[in-house]
Amino acid sequence: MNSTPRRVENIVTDKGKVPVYATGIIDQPWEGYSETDHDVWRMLYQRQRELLVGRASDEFLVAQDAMGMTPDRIPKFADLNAVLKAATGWEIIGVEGLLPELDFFDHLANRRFPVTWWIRRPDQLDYIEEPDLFHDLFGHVPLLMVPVFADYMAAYGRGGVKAHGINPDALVHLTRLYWYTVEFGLIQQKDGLRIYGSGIVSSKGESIYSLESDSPNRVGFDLERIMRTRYRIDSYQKTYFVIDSFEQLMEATGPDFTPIYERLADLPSFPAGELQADDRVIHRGSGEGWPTDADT
Ligand code: HBI
Ligand code: FE
Repeated sequence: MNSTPRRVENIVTDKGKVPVYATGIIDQPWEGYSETDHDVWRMLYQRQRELLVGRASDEFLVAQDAMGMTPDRIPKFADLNAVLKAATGWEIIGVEGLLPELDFFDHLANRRFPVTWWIRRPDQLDYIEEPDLFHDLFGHVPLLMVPVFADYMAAYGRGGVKAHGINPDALVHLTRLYWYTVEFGLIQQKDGLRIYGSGIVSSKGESIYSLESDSPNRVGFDLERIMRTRYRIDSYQKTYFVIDSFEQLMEATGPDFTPIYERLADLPSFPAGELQADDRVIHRGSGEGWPTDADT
C-alpha cells in the first residue's frame, strides 16, 4: 500500500479547513483493496442506486450503467478509462485526496479527473468530511461520459487556472460555482426536478433532502448570483440552484469571467439561505432545521 500521505497544507476556503495532499498521481492499488473495502463500495452503491431512481438525472443513471460501473467490486480505473476516454477524452487519475486548487484546475483543464484511491471505513458510511473514492468515482465520474457536461468541466478547469492568476477573490467566486453546480446542482427535467450534483448523489440523506424537504430554497440558475452565494461544507445546502439543461451550464461558462470578477469584487456576498430580489424562486424554503450558529 502507499506510504502515509503527505499533508501539503490546509486550504482555508468557504469549505473551512480541509487537509490538502501532495499532488502526485497514484496508481490505483486495486489488489490492495480488502473485502471490507469492496463491501463498503457495494453497500453504498446499492443503497444509492435504489434511492436515485426517480431522483437522479436520467443522464447520470444511464451514463453510470453505460460505463460499466457495478456494485460488485470497486471498479478498476483502467477499465473505466477505456470507456471514458473513447466517449469524451476524459480519464481518471488516482490521488491521495484534495489537491491544491491550481493542481486540481489544471487536471480538469486537461480532462483528467482526480479520484481519491482509498474508500471510507464502514463506520463512515453516512458522512465523511473529505471526498473519498465513493464520492469521486460514484458521484463525479459518470457525468463525464456526457459530452456537454464533460466540456463544461474542462472549460471550468481552464477558467480556474486563469482565475488563479487574477486574484484570490476570483477563486472564491469560481469555487462557489463548482459547489452549487458540480457538487450540489439540481436539474429541471420534463418529469420533475432531478439531482446531478456529486455531493448529493453520493449522500443518502441529501439525496432525499435536496428534492423533498420543505426547508431549503430552490432557485433558478444564475451565474453571478451563485458566485456571490456563500456555503458551508458541514451541513446540507440552504439553497439549491436549478439548471434547465447541461447546455445552459456550458453556455454560462462561455464568456470571459474577468469582467464578472471585477464587478463582483466590490459587491457583498450573500448568506447561503437568503433569497434575493431577482431570484427565480422555484421553492421558498421554510429554513427549518438550519444551523443557527452560522452567518454563512
Ligand atoms: N481536489 N482531489 C480534489 N478533488 C476536488 O474535488 C477538489 C480538489 N481541490 C480543490 C477543490 N476540489 C475545490 O476547491 C473546487 O471548488 C475547486
Ligand atoms: Fe466532489
